[in-house]
Amino acid sequence: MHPHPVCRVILLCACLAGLPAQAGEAVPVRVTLAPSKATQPVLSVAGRPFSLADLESLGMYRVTTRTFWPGNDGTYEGPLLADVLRRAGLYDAAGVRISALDGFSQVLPRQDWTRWPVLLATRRDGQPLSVRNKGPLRVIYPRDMSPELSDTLYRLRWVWLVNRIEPADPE
Ligand SMILES: Nc1nc2c(c(=O)[nH]1)N[C@H]1C(S)=C(S)[C@@H](COP(=O)(O)O)O[C@H]1N2
Ligand SMILES: [Mo]
Repeated sequence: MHPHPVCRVILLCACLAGLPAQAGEAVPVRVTLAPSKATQPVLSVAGRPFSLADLESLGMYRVTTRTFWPGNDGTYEGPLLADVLRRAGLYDAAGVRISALDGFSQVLPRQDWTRWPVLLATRRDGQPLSVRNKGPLRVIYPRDMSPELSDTLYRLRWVWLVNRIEPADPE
């Protein structure tokens, strides 16, 4: 069945209206930001400690994204999860378990960090993420890069309060 031309125009307008009205980048871009000076460990990756200074020295990326939770939509900055894993020798792991201060954890399969520029965000709008704002470290998928990332499969993988990453077999 082919929609009437007028219906096509209406459908097109409805689709456009549904797109996020945002000025930022849907695809993460490299940004220059003076790295944090905080040197106390905030994250353990395969037993190796990382401070905010260590993490932000890996190279910062910025993405503007919708999330599964409207109040959380916004612009985030941080190193790529792939770069953090590479530094700790986990880039080639089949998967990693990302654990949080509240005991929550999720296993991410390798294809998530090889296929998508997933951020381990340290900041929102350039400001450090407080624990109240789900920091100091929070997984941010570049959700607006692809409709695939809106699949509810990804919903649980947006771990916040991240404090530990270990190799793990994907479920
Ligand atoms: N650290 C941590 N991350 C987490 C969770 C959690 O309980 N703790 N819940 C997950 C689940 S079940 C969902 S649906 C979303 C919840 O986001 P919201 O609390 O902003 O709605 O974050 C995910 N990340
Ligand atoms: Mo949830």
